Amino acid sequence: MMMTAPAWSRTEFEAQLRERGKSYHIHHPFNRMLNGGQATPEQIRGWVANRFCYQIAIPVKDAAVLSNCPDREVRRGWVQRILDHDGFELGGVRDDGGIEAWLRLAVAVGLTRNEVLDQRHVIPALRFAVDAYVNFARRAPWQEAVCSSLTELFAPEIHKQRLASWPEHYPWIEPDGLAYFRNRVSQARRDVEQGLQITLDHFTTRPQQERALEVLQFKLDILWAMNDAMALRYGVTA
Ligand code: AHQ
Repeated sequence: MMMTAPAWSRTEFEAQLRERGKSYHIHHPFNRMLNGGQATPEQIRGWVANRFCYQIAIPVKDAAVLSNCPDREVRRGWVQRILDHDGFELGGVRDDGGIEAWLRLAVAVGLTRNEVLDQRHVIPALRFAVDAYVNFARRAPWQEAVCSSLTELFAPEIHKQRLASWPEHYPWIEPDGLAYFRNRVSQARRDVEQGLQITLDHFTTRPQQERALEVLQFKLDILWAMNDAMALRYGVTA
């Protein structure tokens, strides 16, 4: 009989998840070029126009998670993610949302709203990576879709990196355009609080914990593949 290894403790399981940060796209040559100040305006515009395809997929992905999740308590927390991106008007409070902020980033880097909205610049391979994420969330058990969002464990760092380096390296970009990154630092932290607890609570046997790492690696590979596509299309100076 095949003996399975003992389950990791919650602390060790979380450490295993965080250890996967070594393959986060903050380390991709295209991102290093972007945040290191070596990107041309064309490479920055290409990145903003292509990442829009990912940004508008996020609320669709999150709605897929909600539609698969029977737990009202979880949904109450998760629904905030859709509001963060699509914006809302509730009881007199209005927020234009992250997708609108991304369009403002687009204008700040010299793109028109229309050429971003019509996705004329989106690279096929990048679209396929984004579609793989949405389709995964539709098909996988909702807890696996929650786990796949844990690339955000590493997101505050990449947003802070942009906020620190872009104004210095790219003074031609209107600073207001960076509002999206400012908002995401706290939103990502809040997302991770919920996503990590659900993941640590749900994946409790060692095979389940190994599966969680596989799911996280799948999503890390999606982000990496998106950068590969942009590096091929726009060039990358490492
Ligand atoms: O702007 C990002 C965002 O809204 C999300 C949602 C989350 C998810 O549900 O998978 N992941 C994510 C990410 C965003 N920005 C990326 C970046 O590099 O700007 C990072 C990305 C992530 O880490 O998954």
